[in-house]
Amino acid sequence: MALLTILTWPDPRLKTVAAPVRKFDARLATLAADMAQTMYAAPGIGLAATQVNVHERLVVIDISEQKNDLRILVNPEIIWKSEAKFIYEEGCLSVPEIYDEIERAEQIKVRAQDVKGEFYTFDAEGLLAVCVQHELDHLLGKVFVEYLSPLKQSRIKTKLKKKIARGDLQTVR
Ligand code: GNR
Ligand code: NI
Repeated sequence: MALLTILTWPDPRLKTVAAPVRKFDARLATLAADMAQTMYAAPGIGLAATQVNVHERLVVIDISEQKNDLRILVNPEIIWKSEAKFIYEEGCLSVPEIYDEIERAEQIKVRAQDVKGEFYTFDAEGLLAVCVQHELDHLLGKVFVEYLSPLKQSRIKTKLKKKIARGDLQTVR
């Protein structure tokens, strides 16, 4: 197992659109396990491959308190979204210590594959639905702060630059 390095916004590599996973091999299983370890260590409730500079449609999620409910989503697709919206104060491991309210669908249906390539579907609502939508945005090259106003985005960039200058943030190049 290995800890992976997480890219920090506005790193241009976070804008990459991920390609579908084609091979359900040992390399995929190892990458998923390393992403899970990285998510738990952070700690976070989700991690998209994009954030560790791997541009494939792979996400890990665990929103449980006890960190014992790992979900691995390969080639995930949202196949239905409710009209009803849900506002939640989001954070992101690629935008450390920044939190803001984002509106998303309250309920969704998701279709994905497991590491063996088997298809499965599940329903999500509330925090799980927020997390899935947040992670699928990463796979499309979108970070939650990009829903905020340009003024908020420039303030966030300034804050992150100051943290980096102070050596408060581990940075990636
Ligand atoms: O750890 C995380 N917490 C979180 C809180 C509210 C909404 C979304 C998230 S996902 C985030 C981990 C992360 O950055 N995933 O991409
Ligand atoms: Ni994120």
